Amino acid sequence: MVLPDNLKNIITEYFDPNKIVDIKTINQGHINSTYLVELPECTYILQKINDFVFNNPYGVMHNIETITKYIKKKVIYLGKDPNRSLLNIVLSSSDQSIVFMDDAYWRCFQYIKNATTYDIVPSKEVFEEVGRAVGEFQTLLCHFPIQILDETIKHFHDTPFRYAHFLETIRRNKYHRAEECQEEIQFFQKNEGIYDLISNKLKNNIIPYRVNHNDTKINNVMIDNKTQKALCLIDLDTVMKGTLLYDYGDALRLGASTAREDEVDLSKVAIDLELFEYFTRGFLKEVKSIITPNEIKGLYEGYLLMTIEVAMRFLDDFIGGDKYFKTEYEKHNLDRCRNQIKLVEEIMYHKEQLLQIIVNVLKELEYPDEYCVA
Ligand code: GN1
Ligand code: MG
Repeated sequence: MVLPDNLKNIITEYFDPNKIVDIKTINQGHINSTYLVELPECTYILQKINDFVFNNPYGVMHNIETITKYIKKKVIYLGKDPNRSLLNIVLSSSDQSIVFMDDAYWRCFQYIKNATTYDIVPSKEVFEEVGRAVGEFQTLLCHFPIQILDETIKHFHDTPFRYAHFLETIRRNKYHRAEECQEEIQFFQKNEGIYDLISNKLKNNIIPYRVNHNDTKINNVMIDNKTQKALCLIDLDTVMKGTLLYDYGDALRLGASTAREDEVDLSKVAIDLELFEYFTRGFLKEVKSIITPNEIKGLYEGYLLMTIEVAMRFLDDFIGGDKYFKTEYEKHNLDRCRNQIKLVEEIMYHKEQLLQIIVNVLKELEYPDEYCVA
């Protein structure tokens, strides 16, 4: 086949160009550029790392290499297929996990066949599986030496830091966009009292730092087409230290929502309480041996803060000129923000119900009594 111009050079770093059968662009994910490269026997994922977002691509790959090596040993020990139970890095012909070519950073992974990543939850059973996979990621890595991971995006889920950045973007208002989103800005100002709920607990050692995925949205979980079981988490760029409250909350954010992240008809944006329950069950089943009572008390806060934080990040990016998230039209980030604000309102409105569901699941899973207070 004729190779697209932008891939001509990088392809030869990995494969014999004459053997390539097909190349497709994958349009999932707001950050990197992803291509599916088909060879007669195997298929690969070739990715250009967004180095505006990840200004230390070597650190990103260092984290991915070390944690996948660690997970691989564990899944083999557990008798699972390492080709399907984790993301496997493909080294370049000169044995590198990252290649700098034509002014860009590239890396390659094995493609997991007969598996799907969903943008919208297809069934409650699958979402329970997603919860299980997010929890499993935590348990697999619970003894990993956290200090050897690079902090590849500083303050990634540090919500007070994100808020300070947001206020600065509004103050600059470089593109004169703040005028049209006064209502949204006020929403974030009105809620400023909650942003340090989790960061304070981390600071005061009330909850522990753990190895975190940090971007557990539903389309970052691979589901086996045949069994409908979750295989593994992908998109490991943001693996860094954090709290499991982030991974729990971020997965629920989109997964338990009744609408896509950029749905503009806000009457469609709500929480599916049943999906919330199924995910919580899958997650809590898996982390039962590691989660602490204080972490359980923070689960709701994880859901709330991950949602309000990303809402704020979308607006920050809109006002700051759409430099971070990929957008498809001019006000895409503003629409995403409005959608996520609606979700935050729903999360606040349903607080007691959500807490009750968590308690019910804890009891059903026979957690000790002192754990059953969310
Ligand atoms: C980005 O890369 P992707 O699309 O899985 C973002 C997440 C946001 C998410 C919002 C590195 O995730 O933090 O929650 O968009 N990733 C990064 O959909 O910023
Ligand atoms: Mg992704």
